[in-house]
Amino acid sequence: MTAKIVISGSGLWKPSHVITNEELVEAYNGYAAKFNQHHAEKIEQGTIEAKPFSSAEFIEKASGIKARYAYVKDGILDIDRMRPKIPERKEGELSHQAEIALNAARIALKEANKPASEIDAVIVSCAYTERYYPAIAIEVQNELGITGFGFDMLVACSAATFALQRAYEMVSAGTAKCVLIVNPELTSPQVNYHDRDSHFIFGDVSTATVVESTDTCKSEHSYEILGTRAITHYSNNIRSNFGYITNSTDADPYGADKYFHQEGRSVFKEVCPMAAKHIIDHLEELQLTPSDLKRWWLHQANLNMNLLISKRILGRQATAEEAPIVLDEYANTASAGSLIAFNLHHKDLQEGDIGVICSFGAGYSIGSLVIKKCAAP
Ligand code: CO8
Repeated sequence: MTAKIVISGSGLWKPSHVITNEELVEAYNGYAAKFNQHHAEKIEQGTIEAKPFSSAEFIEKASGIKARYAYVKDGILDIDRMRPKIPERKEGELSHQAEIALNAARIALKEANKPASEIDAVIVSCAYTERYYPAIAIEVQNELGITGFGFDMLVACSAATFALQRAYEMVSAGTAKCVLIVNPELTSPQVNYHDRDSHFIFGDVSTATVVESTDTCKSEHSYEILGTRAITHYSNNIRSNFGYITNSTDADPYGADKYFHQEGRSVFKEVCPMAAKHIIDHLEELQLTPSDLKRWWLHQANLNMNLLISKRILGRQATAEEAPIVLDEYANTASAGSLIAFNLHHKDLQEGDIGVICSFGAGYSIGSLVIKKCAAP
């Protein structure tokens, strides 16, 4: 194989609704106060635990998050509801996730200078899909008028990088010529807004990427994929037990374990060294060193995590230019984080500049792609 495989287009769509830490904390604390008042007697007797209060200062200091986008804000801040009020769509209507997938996909296609007729595979890859079949990817394929095939895949935080890797392999193997990968991360329905420790973590967003060969590439900004690397290691520290069996187990579908929940401190301690080693090993495999990298588009779960990982690799903290942070505005967007960072911070790189896209999170799963900026056509 002589042609190189490239990332030729990137799209980012964000909802119009923003929720600040202050708004979120006010709603949560209102709920906690009401709960504590309602259960005052039992709390006094020690049979029910009082709800602790949240703080905007803690959230920003512990995570770097200042705000997040919400696909539907209505309902999230209502202390008697605490979940988005997303209207159900009829079977003939475009699904919510396909809609936000298309918003990002159309931007990515434009950036790649590529009509949908030249795409022959669609991967929708994210932490959750709103239904199991027909695949959201096939709905997206249909809306764009793409001939070929599409499928959904779920790998939590590494869904985007793992899908990019599959696209790279498909184009390398010749089973597809040009692949559209979309990450419609509609996280808000799975956030437990009643849980002080996790109510602030996630935001909604959608990203899309085009992967093809240099033979067909007409993009102004394309990046050769020099290598891919993936690893998974089973852990229960980040988990959701919601699934299609929930209905049959007679469990409460709104039980706390049916939402995203985690042992945040353990995740922090365990994932940081794994991610740092993963990147070092990937670079070594490609006979590169950390100083060869111009940019690090890292997963966006926690600012302190990213600073620690870059320090382990570089021996110093990466600068904001080297490892851009987007989670202050977007919060953790599951698998989309590293691709938001890529989308917003790649056009200034020069021909030959090298960078790494790396995700890390639930599973545990870590996925990376080392990429090099190509010459403009
Ligand atoms: N307000 C005030 N105080 C708080 C709050 C709050 N909101 N939350 C916790 N505290 C308190 C704690 O109770 C604790 O108090 P004490 O010391 O008295 O016990 C103190 O603050 C410190 O608590 P922690 O040790 O838990 O705080 P940390 O400094 O560890 O920060 C974080 C918590 C921010 C959660 C941090 O641990 C973290 O970010 N860890 C990494 C987690 C991570 O990366 N997870 C990946 C998740 S993403 C993913 O995998 C995708 C899943 C699929 C998508 C899901 C979409 C819904």
